[in-house]
Amino acid sequence: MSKEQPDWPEPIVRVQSLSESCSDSIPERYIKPSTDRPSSTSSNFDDANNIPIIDLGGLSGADHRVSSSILEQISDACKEWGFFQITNHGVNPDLMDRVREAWRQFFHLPMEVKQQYANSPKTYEGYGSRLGIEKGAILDWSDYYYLHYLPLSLKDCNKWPHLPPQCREMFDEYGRELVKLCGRLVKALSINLGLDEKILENAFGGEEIGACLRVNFYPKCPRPELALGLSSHSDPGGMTMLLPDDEVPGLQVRKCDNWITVKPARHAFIVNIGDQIQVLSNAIYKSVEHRVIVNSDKERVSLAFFYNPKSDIPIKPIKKLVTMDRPSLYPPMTFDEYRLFIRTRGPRGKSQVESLKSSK
Ligand SMILES: O=C(O)CCC(=O)C(=O)O
Repeated sequence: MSKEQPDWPEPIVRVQSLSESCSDSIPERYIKPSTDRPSSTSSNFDDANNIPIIDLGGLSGADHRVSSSILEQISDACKEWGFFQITNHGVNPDLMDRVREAWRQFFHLPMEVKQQYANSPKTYEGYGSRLGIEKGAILDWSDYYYLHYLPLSLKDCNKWPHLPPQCREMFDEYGRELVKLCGRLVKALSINLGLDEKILENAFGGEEIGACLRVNFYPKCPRPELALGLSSHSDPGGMTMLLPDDEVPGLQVRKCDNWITVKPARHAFIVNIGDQIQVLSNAIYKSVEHRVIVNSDKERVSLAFFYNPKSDIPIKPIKKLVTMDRPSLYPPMTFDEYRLFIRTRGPRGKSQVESLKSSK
């Protein structure tokens, strides 16, 4: 973030407060252009055409046939969808429920408590209500909380909420579990790419990978047909592990020209490939655009856990995946440089990773 632009360009308005005060209209700033609004191109809960659900139960087991079949399902899902759900992933379902509930309680604390953690665009850590710093931008219908787990030099529990009681310990345990799970999955991705199982993790920085959490809070919206909870974007980082709301759907994944509404499986995580894995895999795996719709009668909470490369190492296609037939598609770039785009301009579909290709 440049030193000249250390703060938000306009006073921050909490979407939750707007939701409480608007009964049948929303401010113009939240009305999307007609081409971006949720529309008839959305498909609702088409079970036959939805992101795959993969049972990870035997992934690390002794039965080779079972683990090979799981790896194959992951490989197909990465190529066809860039998104999949995982069950039997090893994270305690009770912890998942408790963590999501604690975050819901946080967003229902009095505003003056939450404001103690108000964030700035310098690091984005804390309680926020917009992504990007463009003055006059059309905004998304959501508030969020952003915090760091790794590297340890960035982890500062004082920047985490202190309420509800004992939440910091719980959020910490959740982070440890998710780092472990992401480690297992990037190994699977490495193997599926024909690489040694450690290659992707090492390319991410080995022991020094980054991990952070954004908790999204989507308040009720009186005009859901005009707004989005989160605009279309691909995730700038490596891989995302989303814990969705257990009751309220909202995530939509782009499939060709359609938006597919994901139907979350109970106690599953929704996994998606981010831009850095697209780059490292030389576009064998692609990050996929997604967005969030809102609704008028239910709020929604989701926890997006981002597994990212160490922020200051150049990320470029892995050597073994660059061949005469498939030359390197991307120039090296650090994740620090890369994420400035979304931090400055906000979510913009897949324009960043695409522009990287053409900038070669
Ligand atoms: O809320 C969701 O379902 C998705 C959130 C998301 O895409 C994100 O936080 O990047």
